[in-house]
Amino acid sequence: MSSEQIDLLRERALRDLEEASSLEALAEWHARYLGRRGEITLRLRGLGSLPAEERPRVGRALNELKETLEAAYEERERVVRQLELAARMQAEAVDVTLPGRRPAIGTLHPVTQMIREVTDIFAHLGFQVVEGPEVEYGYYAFDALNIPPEHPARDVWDTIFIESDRKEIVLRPHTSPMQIRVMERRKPPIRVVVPGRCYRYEAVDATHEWHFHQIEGLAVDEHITMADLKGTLAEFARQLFGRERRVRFRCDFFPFVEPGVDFAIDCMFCRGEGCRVCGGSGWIEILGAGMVHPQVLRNVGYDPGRYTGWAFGMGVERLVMLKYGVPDIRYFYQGDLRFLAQFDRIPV
Ligand code: FA5
Repeated sequence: MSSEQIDLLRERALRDLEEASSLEALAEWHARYLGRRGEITLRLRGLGSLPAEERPRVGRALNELKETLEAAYEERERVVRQLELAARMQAEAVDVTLPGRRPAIGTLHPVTQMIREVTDIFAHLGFQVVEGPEVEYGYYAFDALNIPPEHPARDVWDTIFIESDRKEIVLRPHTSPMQIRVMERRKPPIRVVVPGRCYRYEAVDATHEWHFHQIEGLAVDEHITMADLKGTLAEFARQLFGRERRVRFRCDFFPFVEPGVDFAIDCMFCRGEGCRVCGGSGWIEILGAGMVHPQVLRNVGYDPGRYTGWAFGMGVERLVMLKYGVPDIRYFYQGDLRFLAQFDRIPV
């Protein structure tokens, strides 16, 4: 092998090395020239086949070339590593001056917002907020509320039963059982509101869900009259639906009140003229109420000769539908963000 040939080999190897710009290409280069089957290695191994007088010169020249290439390889590897690191840092660079991405924050469900709004109004009128069990004994859901077994009124509340063999256990169909639980535990004066989830074995349609929310109200003391009920509910309705609201009380029947009433406000959409929302009547029914039945007071050990009281129960979804013109109750529980996100601006 002439020294020209060795020079050419050096030039080619160094040129190729210069072109290797990734660690992968470098490894390939190393295998091609300096690996076990690399060009330099094979030539060194082939020295034996050269004429004896050439061997020392070619051997020395090849060994020198090998050392030069090894050194050049190490230097090039250092540079490529640095280049790769710089490229990665560039690619993964974080611009700390960019404004952050806002995490999507949920909003309170419109029913939760309405429960807060209503209980706030009653809190300012001196009522305490209490909560009770959703799984309830038949005794509290019916019997103690003056709805004995076999009484036809029991069918009014299309109840979901959990157990009916020995001790009747139900998913509460209304929040009224809490009237009994509160009175059993406390002595008058009592002023409470009870928000909570209720369940009924009900065919779902635009105004009925099989689970929904109610807010119960109960006031018991000496000398409590129907006038207190009227004043309290009128003030509540005006705070929620506007000061100009007119209110209406009509006779109604619930086994646990006597007398019983339904409470309506003049329709805020047509101002009492009659429209689709109020079914042409000009009035919208908001809740059922009445004076606590003397038998219910007796059931909790109160003397109806001394204490009187009133109670009411309203549907929360209904209030949201009225206040914000929601046409179908089924929107509330489909988890559709397009619906729910519309309630994100309501002050909580
Ligand atoms: C009651 O449940 C009585 N406990 C209310 C009461 C309490 C009267 C205290 C007197 C004294 P009612 O079944 O009418 O009554 O239900 C009251 C409200 O709950 C209804 O006006 C309605 O707004 C809501 N509601 C009842 N059933 C459903 C349902 N399936 N889906 C949505 N809301 C309902």
